[in-house]
Amino acid sequence: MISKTFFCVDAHTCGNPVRLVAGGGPLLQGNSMSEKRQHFLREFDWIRTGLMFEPRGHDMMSGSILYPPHDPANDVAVLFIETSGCLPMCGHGTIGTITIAIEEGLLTPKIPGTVRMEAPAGLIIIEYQQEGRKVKSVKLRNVPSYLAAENLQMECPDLGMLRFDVAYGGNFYAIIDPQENFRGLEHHTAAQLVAWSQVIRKRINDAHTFVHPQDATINGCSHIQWTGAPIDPASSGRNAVFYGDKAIDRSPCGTGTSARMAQWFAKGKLRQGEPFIHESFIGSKFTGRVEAVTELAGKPAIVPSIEGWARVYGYNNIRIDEADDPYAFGFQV
Ligand code: PYC
Repeated sequence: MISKTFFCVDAHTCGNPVRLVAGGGPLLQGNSMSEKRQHFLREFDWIRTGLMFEPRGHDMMSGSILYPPHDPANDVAVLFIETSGCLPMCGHGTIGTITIAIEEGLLTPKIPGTVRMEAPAGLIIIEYQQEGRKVKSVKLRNVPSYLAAENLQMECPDLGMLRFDVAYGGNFYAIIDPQENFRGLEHHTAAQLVAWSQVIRKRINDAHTFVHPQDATINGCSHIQWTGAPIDPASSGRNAVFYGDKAIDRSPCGTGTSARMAQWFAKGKLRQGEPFIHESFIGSKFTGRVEAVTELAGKPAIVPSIEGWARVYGYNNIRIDEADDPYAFGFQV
């Protein structure tokens, strides 16, 4: 019978939750975070469901667990946990995790202001700005991101046939831009976007295969990114990113923004170094940039950066006690 208490620090990144498990995380086997992610999914997934699903979490909940780095040149390694599973990479999760870890003294980087973080998807180089105890902003240099497919089509309930591109930014995103049958996310409710996303994500994955060229454990189109007109005319764009089963990201989504910048760059709509100000469904903002142009397994790719902020708001001792609670491991409705 499992009975365990986890010490968590709760924060949000531009409105989207980050629950960092600071005490109670399991020891994992593997020589990289990608291998450790597989071990966690095989043996410890109850920790994720218990901490992310209702009644201890909710549809949007996401979090992370810190590990020592595998390469001594790096500062930390991170496992991302959320309602849909363990993401290879999470941008809002990184901004929240680094803010918590620095403010709470869970991490002392070798070079103050810089963190070299191992994620399952690869090495992330982070710069953060601090004022006193507070971390004011976090900028992460993400994994190489690329446009994987263009101009695919899928039938969507209510809307009809939709065109979309698929891009990788640490996860694979179907990006649905305004078009004849979809006027933009601002014309729809979150509930409508969620209902359509559930259907079309399944249809897309039934019809197509997306696999990372260097790590086959990263596969499948996990997120749907609806785009539309920004609220602030000075912003470059706005998105609503669907993840898990019922979530619309409250932040502009770091890996989603990376994927969208890869799409824009490939189509000549964004230049290297130019700021890409991305608004979320609730209007919060990340600033992205194409830092470098590179290639991934012979395909053109970009190295994107994402900058945003997070706020720590609580400390949470969370008990998962199988003997005492029929919902110890969470539930989804
Ligand atoms: O910020 O990369 C992100 C993210 C992925 C899912 C939710 N947020």
